Amino acid sequence: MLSNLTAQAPDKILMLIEEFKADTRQGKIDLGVGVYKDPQGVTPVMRAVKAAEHRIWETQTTKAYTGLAGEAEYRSALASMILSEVPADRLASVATVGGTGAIRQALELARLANPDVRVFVSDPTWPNHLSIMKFMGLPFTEYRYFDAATRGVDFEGMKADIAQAAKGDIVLLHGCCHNPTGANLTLDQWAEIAAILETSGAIPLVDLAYQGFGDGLDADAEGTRLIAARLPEVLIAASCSKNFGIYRERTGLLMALAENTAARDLAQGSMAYLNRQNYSFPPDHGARIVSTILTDEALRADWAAELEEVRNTMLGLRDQLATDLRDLSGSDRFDFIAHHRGMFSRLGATPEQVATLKTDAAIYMVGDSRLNIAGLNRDTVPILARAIIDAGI
Ligand code: PLP
Ligand code: TYF
Repeated sequence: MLSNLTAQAPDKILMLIEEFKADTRQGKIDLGVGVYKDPQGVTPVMRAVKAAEHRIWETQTTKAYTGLAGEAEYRSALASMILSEVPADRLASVATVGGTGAIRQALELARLANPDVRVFVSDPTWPNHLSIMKFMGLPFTEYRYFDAATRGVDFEGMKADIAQAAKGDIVLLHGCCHNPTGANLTLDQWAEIAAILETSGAIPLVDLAYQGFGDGLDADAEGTRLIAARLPEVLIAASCSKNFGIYRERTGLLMALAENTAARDLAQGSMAYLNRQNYSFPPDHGARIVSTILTDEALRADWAAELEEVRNTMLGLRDQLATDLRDLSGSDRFDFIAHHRGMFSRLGATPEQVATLKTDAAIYMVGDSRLNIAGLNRDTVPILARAIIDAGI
């Protein structure tokens, strides 16, 4: 039986990790996988996370199963962080296996509710969105998003394409810090997208994986909050991997805002059912870390402060890189790097130029020219800037 399997194409981002490890050159620079690294190149355990784990270790008296939906305290604390004002009578939620699990369960839920569902995704988007939909056999189409000329959002194209989504279709939106481009919607543009969805009855699925990495915890959730306040039905797939730095704990949340309480109850039951079909109980340790931090004033303040340090470090690197490239190129054509938000920017280089950076300068970025800003530090920014110019980008 097993010999009937076909070879699966590996994940290109994850492959880059191995390629980087195997490179023996001194001074190689990893701008590949989306993991935050401090200026020393370390992905730290955040202070509040350590403290919360210590507290959990001291006080936890059982590791018996939680509920199928995960712990209510975690779900309500995270829902408040994301939505600020939570319409509790309309909100269903389940803890999931990371943000990826939330996306997968959201798509499963959409298909349970509408077997003919189509999904509209940004061009480009996180490769796993496409891979999961292909695996599930869900039909999807791409909407225009990235303007290769300005490296900003092709908003007219986006609106025209999203308007094609019909009632009961899903429109997948990145809540903030778009992966892989770094180009984001303004709040006014979110309002225009909400109006289009209001007219068509298509349902947004907001993928929120980087809250706190762009303009701040509240600012990064504003688009999601606007959509949630305006539309009768909204799905939100949230990840705590990045903003709590707990990547391997697999901590996510699927939220569904329903039209009324009866529909909320149906959604809640179906979401718990989907958890049971896929893995029974969701992981608890990461969720417990998050709820411990969010419900304790001192831990929460310390976590938010450290997250701000992370965010400001990335913003500083963006500014430094844009400035260096302005000086070296004698033009403002790289200023978009300072305007982008989150971990990533798409440079707009060709695959050949990306390969040249790897071969000539030992600088690794994803083939579509996505670079992870957090892979840089004050010393490596000038090296990257020089290499970009030398590669003719
Ligand atoms: N969505 C996007 C756009 C991402 O970049 C990630 C990244 O890891 C995720 C979702 C899910 O993250 P995780 O499953 O690690 O929580
Ligand atoms: O886009 C990224 O780099 C992150 C991490 O299969 C990631 O979202 C990359 C690939 C993958 C899972 C996570």
